[in-house]
Amino acid sequence: MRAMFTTVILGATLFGCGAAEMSFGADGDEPWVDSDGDGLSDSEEIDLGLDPQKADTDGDGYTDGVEDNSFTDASDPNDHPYYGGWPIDSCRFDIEPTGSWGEGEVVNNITLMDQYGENLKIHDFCNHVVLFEHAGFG
Ligand SMILES: [Ca+2]
Ligand SMILES: [Ca+2]
Ligand SMILES: [Ca+2]
Repeated sequence: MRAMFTTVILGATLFGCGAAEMSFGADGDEPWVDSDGDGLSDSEEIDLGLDPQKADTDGDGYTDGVEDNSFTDASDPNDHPYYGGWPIDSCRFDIEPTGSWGEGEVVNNITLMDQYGENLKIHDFCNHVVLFEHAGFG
């Protein structure tokens, strides 16, 4: 009976040490707070120059969290995910066009209209295969 009592005391002591470490934060991180519920923490929004009290800082209809995941600028209402759902890649800003259409060349950031009537910028689709289809009427 005496051995069992000792075991219970040790267990309680170990649990107490663990709880104290968690409440003080082992690495000094601040608690994660998302005041506007857009998926980005208040501190992330401040770092990005966004309003942590406004889910859609630029008012383009897409929340700051959606824009961050879509590699669009959450502070620019003219830059937002495409209505057609076309994927935009983060490498869109790293492209250096060569100005030519030849094989192995990188074209300028041309704009084309999709079937939804939205203008798409070709550099937004870096790392993706793009199939052009066009028709002419004479
Ligand atoms: Ca937020
Ligand atoms: Ca937005
Ligand atoms: Ca935007």
